Amino acid sequence: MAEERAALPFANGERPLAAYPGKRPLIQLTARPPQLETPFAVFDEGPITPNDAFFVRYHLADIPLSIDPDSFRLEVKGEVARPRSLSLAELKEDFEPIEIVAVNQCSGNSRGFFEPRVGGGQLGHGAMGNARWRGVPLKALLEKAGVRSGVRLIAFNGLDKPPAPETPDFVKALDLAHAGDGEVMVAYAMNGEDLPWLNGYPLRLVVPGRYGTYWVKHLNEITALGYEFVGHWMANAYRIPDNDCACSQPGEKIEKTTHIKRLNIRSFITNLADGAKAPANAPLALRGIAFDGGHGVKEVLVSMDGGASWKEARLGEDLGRYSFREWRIEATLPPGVHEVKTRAVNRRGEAQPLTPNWNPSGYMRNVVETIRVEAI
Ligand SMILES: Nc1nc2c(c(=O)[nH]1)N[C@H]1C(S)=C(S)[C@@H](COP(=O)(O)O)O[C@H]1N2
Ligand SMILES: [Mo]
Repeated sequence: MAEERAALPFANGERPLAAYPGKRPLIQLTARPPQLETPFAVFDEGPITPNDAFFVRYHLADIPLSIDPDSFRLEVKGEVARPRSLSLAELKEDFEPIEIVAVNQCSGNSRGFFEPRVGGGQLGHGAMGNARWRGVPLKALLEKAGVRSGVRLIAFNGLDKPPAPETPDFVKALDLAHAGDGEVMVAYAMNGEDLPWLNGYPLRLVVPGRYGTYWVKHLNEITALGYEFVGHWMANAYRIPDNDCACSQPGEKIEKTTHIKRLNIRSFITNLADGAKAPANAPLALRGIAFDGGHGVKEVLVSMDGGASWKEARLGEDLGRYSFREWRIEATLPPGVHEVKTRAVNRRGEAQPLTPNWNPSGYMRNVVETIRVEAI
């Protein structure tokens, strides 16, 4: 049987579709470790991304292949008065759970569209997803353990390991104030089920509003640190130019960088793809999604004429300020090819840029996207 394939709309965008345990066929970027992107049409199914279609990103080839839920322990250690070693049953029974709907998006989502092109995984728009996460607020775990004064950072490590000793382990850190804000969560469920294996079973960190790099999977160590943490994945990787647009010019030397943080604002049309055909002079329904890093989507503007004029779409149900927000609008197009654009604005007045920002790592793409629709 011929292998099923997908084509992302940029040069060398041909990928196999691969079905992993617990997943429907997804667009495979690499096999070892598995890196899978969600086919874009899934985002038209609704504002929640189904577990079996949720994208998968790993850095290290040695990912856990079996975990015993009875003997698994989450360690809370380092500069704490009462170090803990918690079973899954204790986490679920001894702590009041919280639920938050939040978007997990890889920093490099849409990297394949960067011009000039940049190194790194050549992703289409499918390295994002929106889910209802359930778990224990990290704040409660830190309070139980008693974080000592002088602690500035909380570090997070999971069960995946570097395949060779030269490769640094994947460890991420958050400022203590952020870690204990009551929203950062140690999640054990996603959309009402256990976390899928490839999305971090049995526990993962959920950092609402932040890029996926902080959402450590297979989380088994939480460490309070009394010193500045300089591991590879904080000090060298996932850094952006330290300016308002997180952008630079190709070839420019970047003087100062900072950690990548909050998701910037984005929007997409989900029911029509670039090159779609539609009946002319007849009502055409357009719909899609918008999201940002937690200020909340205020409006989505849609242009049917390449950006010359804009109309406000109707927003769908508000599932919370970290969630995808659905929108819809109707239009009637005369015969011909039309450039359709969507531009979201958040409650702070931040809008998607009309021309793309560039940076050498291919992070944080959020330009107003354009599709061409032919009315016939
Ligand atoms: N343990 C572990 N957690 C990890 C990573 C990893 O390599 N190892 N990658 C991070 C990155 S960069 C992203 S974008 C998200 C992706 O989450 P997902 O695979 O559930 O979609 O996981 C994060 N958590
Ligand atoms: Mo990522």
